[in-house]
Amino acid sequence: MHLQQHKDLSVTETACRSCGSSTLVPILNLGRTPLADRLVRAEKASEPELTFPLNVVFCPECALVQIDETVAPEILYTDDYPYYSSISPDLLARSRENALARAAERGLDSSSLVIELASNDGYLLKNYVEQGIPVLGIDPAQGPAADAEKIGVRTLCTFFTEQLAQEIAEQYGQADVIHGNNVLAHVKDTNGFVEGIRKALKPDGVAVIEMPHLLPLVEHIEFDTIYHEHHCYFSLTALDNLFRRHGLFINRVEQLSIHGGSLRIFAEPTENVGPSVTELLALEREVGLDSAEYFREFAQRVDALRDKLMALLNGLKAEGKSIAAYGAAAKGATMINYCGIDHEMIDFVADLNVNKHGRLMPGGKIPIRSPEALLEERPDYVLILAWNFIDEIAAQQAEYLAGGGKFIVPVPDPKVL
Ligand code: JHZ
Repeated sequence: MHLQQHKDLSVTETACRSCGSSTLVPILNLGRTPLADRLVRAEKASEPELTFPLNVVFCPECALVQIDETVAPEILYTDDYPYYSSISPDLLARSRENALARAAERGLDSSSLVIELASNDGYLLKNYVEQGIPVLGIDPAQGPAADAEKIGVRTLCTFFTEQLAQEIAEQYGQADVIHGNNVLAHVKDTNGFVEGIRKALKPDGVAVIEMPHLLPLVEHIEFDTIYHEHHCYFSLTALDNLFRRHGLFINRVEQLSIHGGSLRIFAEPTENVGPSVTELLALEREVGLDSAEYFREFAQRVDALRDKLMALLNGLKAEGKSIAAYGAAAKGATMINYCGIDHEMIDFVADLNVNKHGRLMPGGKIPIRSPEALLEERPDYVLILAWNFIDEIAAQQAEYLAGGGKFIVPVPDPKVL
C-alpha cells in the first residue's frame, strides 16, 4: 500500500503519560494505520495517506493503558475535522439530562459559570444557556465552534491547556462546574490538562468528566475504539491516581452505557469519596485491571474477532451477497483497517453526518453516503461500524430491515442479527 514515513509529525513516547514511569508493557499492536477521522477527499483517493503506529502499552506503576505514539494535534484536528456531537438524538437527550441534573444539584444561576472542554457544537452547554446560566465553551475545531456561537454558546476556539486555564480564571473567573466529555484521552499533555481543570475550578466546584471505560473495552473487545486521537484508555484506578496527583478527588462515579461503556467521574478539590468510587475501585482490583497479566490474552481475542468477522464477510461475498456498512465513525476506520476491509468488500458506508458525505473512509477508501442509499441500493447486509448506536440505527432503518435487509454487528462477537 501507500505507506509514508512522516516521523516529524509524531513522537514515540518512552514514559507513561500520567506518572512518567519508563516501564511500559506492550499489550496490543494494531500496526500502522491512517488517522481515523481524516476522511479522504474523492479527488485525493489515489494519493498516499499519512499512517502512524498504533501500539497499546500498560503502565504497571499507575495502571494507565495508553498508546505510545503522539500525533501532532494540528494533524489530528484539522479544519475539516468531521465529528459533530449533535448528530445523535440519544447523545443530545443524555447531555440535556446531565446539564439539568448539575444545574439543580449545584443550584446554578445567572451568577454561576459552567465551562465545557471540547464543547464541540454547543450540544451540552446550550441547555445551560437556556436557563440563563453563563457558559464558556472551549474547542479547537472551527466548524463545530462556529455552530456553537450561532446558537448562543460563547466559545473560545482553541486548545485547553494549563496556561489557558490560568487566563480563563483571571478573565472569566473560576467555574462552578467544568464538563469534559470524551476529551481527556485526546489531550497530549494529560497532567497539564488535569492541572488546568484544577486551576479553572472554584474550591467548591466540581469537574464532571466522561470517558470510555477500559473494563468494557477489554471485556467486549471494543478494540476499534483505539485510534490515534485516543492517547489513553482509562480505568477508574488510573484516573484516581492521575487526579489525586493534581489535588482533585474523584468522589463519585457513574457508569454509563454510551460509547460501549463509559465513566462519568465527579472530581472535587476536597476529598469525600463515596461508595460508587470505592466499589468500582475494588471491582477493578478484583478483576486485575491494575496488572499487566489482565491483558495477556487481549491481543489474541482481538485477532480472533477479526478472523471471525472476515470469515463471515468473505463467506457472504463468496455467495454473491452485497454488503454496505453503517457509521463512518472513527472506530469504523480502526475496524476496517485492522481487518483489511476495503471498497472491494463494502460498497459504501452510510452516515447521517452530511460533512462526511462524498468523502472516503481512511485506508479502506470506501465512499460515504447518506443513509437513504440503503433504501436505494438495498444491499443484502449492512456491517454496523457504529455498533454503539445499534438501537437508534435499527429504529431509523426499520424499512430496510422490514424489506429483508440484515445487520452484521462486529463487537463483541461478530454475528448477523
Ligand atoms: P460515534 C466519537 O468517535 C468521536 P466515533 C470521538 N473520536 C470520540 O472520542 C468518541 O466518539 C468517544 C453516525 N450516526 O459517535 C454519526 C449515523 O449516521 O459512535 C457518526 O459518524 N446515524 C471524538 O466517531 C457515527 O455514526 C445515527 O443514527 O467512533 C457514530 O460515531 C447515529 C446515532 C450516528 O463515534
